[in-house]
Amino acid sequence: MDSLKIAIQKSGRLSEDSLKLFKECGIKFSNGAKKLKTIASNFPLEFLFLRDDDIPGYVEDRVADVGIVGRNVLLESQKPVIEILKLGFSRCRLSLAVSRDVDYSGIEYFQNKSIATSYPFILKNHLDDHNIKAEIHKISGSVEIAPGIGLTDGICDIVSSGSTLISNGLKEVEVIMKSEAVLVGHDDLNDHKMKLLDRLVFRINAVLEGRNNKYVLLNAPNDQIDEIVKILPGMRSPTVLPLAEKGWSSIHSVINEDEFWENIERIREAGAEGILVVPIEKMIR
Ligand code: PRT
Ligand code: ZN
Repeated sequence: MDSLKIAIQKSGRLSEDSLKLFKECGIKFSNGAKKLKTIASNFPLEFLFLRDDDIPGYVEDRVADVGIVGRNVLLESQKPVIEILKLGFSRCRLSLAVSRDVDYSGIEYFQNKSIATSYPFILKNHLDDHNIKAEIHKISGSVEIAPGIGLTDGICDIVSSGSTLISNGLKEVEVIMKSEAVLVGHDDLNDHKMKLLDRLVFRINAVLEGRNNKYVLLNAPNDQIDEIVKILPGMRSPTVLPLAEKGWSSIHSVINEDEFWENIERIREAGAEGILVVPIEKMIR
């Protein structure tokens, strides 16, 4: 039977995290540096290693069934390829930036100005939405130097820490979109491939949920159990076990990363002590 073909970035910001994700999904494969493709030994999955910009097109042409790219690249490609799953890594934003000396008061600043970018399609849409007419210069690399060399008034580029902007004397003034790595593909794969994709997505979700949650164990006086259970509802409900010391219990539950510290503070106030927090490798609800 055919394997599912997945296109991933050959070398760049998405590569390492993409490979790590498949390893954590228990999928074994060898990836020599110069390889164009490789087949997993324990899952019907074939990897194609490509430049990220080419991935939406290869998926459109069915050379690959699915792929991993930044949402920015997917949208800019304008290919009829859908976003299947957010993967939570390579988070960044596509933003407008201008020289730090500019007294910026709003997007109207860009009326009749010039902007350098590698994302002319996404930028044009955004400017149209705000009725701004600007001259868009498409350049493929080192966009951040454009204002400094007098090419354009501003830039529209990917920002992560913001340090590239700062070191080029620029400041971020508008966020056009937020991006992260996404699994892309078709919604009309044949039954066999759709089943393989479902199995893959199931595994990826288990890994991502594990990353987004922590296992928590704590001790609490019995009269505080109800209060603590309200704060830590867990998967179905927390485990409560008696301690050797009378009147005390151990509570085990799962906490979401996003609300972690807030909930830890609340359970301490509710009388919890001896709190242990443990990473979760996989989580299946
Ligand atoms: O060779 P190939 O075409 O495959 O790779 P590429 O060079 O086109 O892409 P690559 O590997 O640089 O980025 C792949 C994807 O990673 C992008 O499409 C984004 O979705 C995502 N990503 C996450 C980033 C960044 N963070 C990022 N910081 N892509 C680019 N940058 C660049 C940005 O262009 C700017 O020059 O980093 C600089 C800004 O970083 P900070 O941290 O200084 O703000
Ligand atoms: Zn690229």
